Amino acid sequence: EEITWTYTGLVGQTEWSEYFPDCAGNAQSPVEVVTTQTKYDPSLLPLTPLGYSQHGNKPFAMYNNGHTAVIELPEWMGLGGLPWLYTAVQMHLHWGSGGPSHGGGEHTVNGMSADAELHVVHYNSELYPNMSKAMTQSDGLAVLGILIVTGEETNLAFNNILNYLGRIRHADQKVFIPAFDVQTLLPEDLGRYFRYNGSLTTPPCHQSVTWTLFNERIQISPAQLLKLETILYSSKAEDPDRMLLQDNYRTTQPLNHRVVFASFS
Ligand code: 1SD
Ligand code: ZN
Repeated sequence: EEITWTYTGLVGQTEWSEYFPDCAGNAQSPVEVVTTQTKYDPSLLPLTPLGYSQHGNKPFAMYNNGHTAVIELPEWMGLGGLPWLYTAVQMHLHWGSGGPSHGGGEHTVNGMSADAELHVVHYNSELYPNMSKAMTQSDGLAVLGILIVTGEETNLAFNNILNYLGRIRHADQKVFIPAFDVQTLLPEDLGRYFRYNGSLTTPPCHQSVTWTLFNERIQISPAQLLKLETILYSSKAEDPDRMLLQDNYRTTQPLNHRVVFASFS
């Protein structure tokens, strides 16, 4: 049986490394991006989501793993524009508890926190047979990070997820949701992004992730943020002292020797 880690409390983020040694590594995620300290790399071409819009008619499985809501993605979805082909595995979210402008995103830019953050996780399917083999290799994973902020308008693409969270309120619950065009969740500008080498932001914190953080943020409405922040529980239904699943973001980690590259100047 695995150690049950949390964001705060007994096995909170400052204790993760006692049980998951990689969490004390020197190339951890998330990081703060200081734009004046990024290095322009003209070889960073626009990312190409492959098959993101071809969802077919097969529903997506979505489940509450006690840490976030995970949406499994079909294996024909992938990522081009990197040295290898990466196959999509799942996407999930990180969020806060205080409403707009109170944090919830993982990566920060010039000291500013987003309200939430979407991660689309892919593994290097040219070199490794599956996600679990890839996640321990330095070139194993590619994760897209999309910062989410609050704006006036309702984000209709986001409702493809939000509308079904009520069916997985408790840990281990699972629901099938209608397939949808995942590209509609991404920002329009896929050409401007930050790139660095980092880690999973959750235990076991393996340093296996080529991170892409888009410069453009996506927007959701205050009502959508409120729903995201107050609908899921980190515990099972039968748990007498159920805890809302909130503030499931890791604080930024030291950059140490690393450079954050920018695809734009
Ligand atoms: O938090 C996720 C975790 O749920 C899992 O999906 C892992 C990949 O196996 O990735 C991390 S994260 O770094 O994408 N936040
Ligand atoms: Zn994540």
